[in-house]
Amino acid sequence: MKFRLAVLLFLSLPPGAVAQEAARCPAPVAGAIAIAGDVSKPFVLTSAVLAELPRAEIRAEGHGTPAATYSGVPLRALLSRAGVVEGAGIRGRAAAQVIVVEAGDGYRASFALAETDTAFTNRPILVADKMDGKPLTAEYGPFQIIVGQEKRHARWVRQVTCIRVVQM
Ligand SMILES: Nc1nc2c(c(=O)[nH]1)N[C@H]1C(S)=C(S)[C@@H](COP(=O)(O)O)O[C@H]1N2
Ligand SMILES: [Mo]
Repeated sequence: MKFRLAVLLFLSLPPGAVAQEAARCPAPVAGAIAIAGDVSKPFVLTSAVLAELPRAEIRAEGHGTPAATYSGVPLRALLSRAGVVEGAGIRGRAAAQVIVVEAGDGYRASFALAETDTAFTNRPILVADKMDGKPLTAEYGPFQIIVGQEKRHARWVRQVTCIRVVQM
């Protein structure tokens, strides 16, 4: 009976619902970010993996805090490692891909794939682990999204746990 109910529920799901479920973020790992979703090479970003990636800096004012130098890995570098298309490859289906950044408190913010790419824009998006040379505090880190040249701070996601690519 239970099995029949499960089959019935499965059949009543809208098409694509199962695939979407599979593309969700895995359970959070302390001190790490899951790079997940519609990517060919999902991985877990730990400090050790981060150390292998190129670094960049952004000088920006925080939310009601003075200008500081944030440093970390460009979001684009993480996406490239996960096998996400870049540059001229962002067209057709890929032009509709979005990046959903998820935090420990359930907060989420999204970017269009093209926003992360230097072939489209010089506006930098960083997955920062340091502010003025020091590791981010527990309130903000270990990883925080820093968006350069953005007037509001709603997408400066603190305590990032997952970066998920979604094909719209
Ligand atoms: N994880 C998480 N990140 C978040 C938020 C949040 O609620 N949770 N709020 C956002 C909003 S709306 C703003 S304005 C800034 C606030 O930054 P502050 O904590 O430095 O004031 O964080 C952003 N990042
Ligand atoms: Mo905000």
